[in-house]
Amino acid sequence: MIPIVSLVGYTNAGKSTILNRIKISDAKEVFVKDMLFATLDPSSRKAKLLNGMDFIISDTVGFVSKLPTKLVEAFKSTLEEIKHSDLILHVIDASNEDLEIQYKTTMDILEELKVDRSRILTVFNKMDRVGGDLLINPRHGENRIYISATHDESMDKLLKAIEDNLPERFYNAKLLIGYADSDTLSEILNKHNHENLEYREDGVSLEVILSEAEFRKYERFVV
Ligand SMILES: Nc1nc2c(ncn2[C@@H]2O[C@H](COP(=O)(O)OP(=O)(O)O)[C@@H](O)[C@H]2O)c(=O)[nH]1
Ligand SMILES: [Mg+2]
Repeated sequence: MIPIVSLVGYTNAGKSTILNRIKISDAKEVFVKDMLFATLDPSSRKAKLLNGMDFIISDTVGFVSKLPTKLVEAFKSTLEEIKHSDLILHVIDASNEDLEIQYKTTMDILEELKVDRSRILTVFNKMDRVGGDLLINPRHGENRIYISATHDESMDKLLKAIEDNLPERFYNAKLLIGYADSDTLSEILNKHNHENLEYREDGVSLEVILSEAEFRKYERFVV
């Protein structure tokens, strides 16, 4: 499954700017079949990480400053989809004077939605408008980066951070390795527990659990 990254945060934080500046993957590709949830809308697109992996980046409705508590409640339901995200980019306008309250409000909502903090990457945006580093105390387990979405070099920094913060995925793969590729076979047998190993006419078939990187490495053997 292709990882899903969601943007959340107040209106004007820079979410759309980020979405629009991330290079999209081959536009011809159909990606609806990859989606976990049906609420796919034009604010989602498929993009590539620096390591070549595809992911889906999805914008959400922005919070409005000084949203009354009652509205915050109603708003939460629109955020349900982020529960399906592998990573949440919590975008903050670092130059906003209400920065701390906005940070806290969003984090509280994510907490109420039971989003694991390890799945949140706080993105302090508009750093070009701020002098020096920001001193908001991080909450335990939360990662953060500082960028200016309007600057090109920030996009690579953001992509790298997404790559580093996406949870490791594992695949239960069934492989068929031809007898000519016996080196690959012994490499896999040495490193992995396997199941259902079978010597067939066309090669050895077996089932192993592979990381994303290994899956890509052995992709041509996957059946
Ligand atoms: N100076 C500066 N402006 C930015 C940056 N990122 C976004 N903006 C501007 O902030 C405004 C709001 O951005 P937008 O992406 O629409 O925010 P959204 O409401 O979260 O989608 C726009 O005018 C952007 O051009 C940044 O890094 N630096
Ligand atoms: Mg927007």
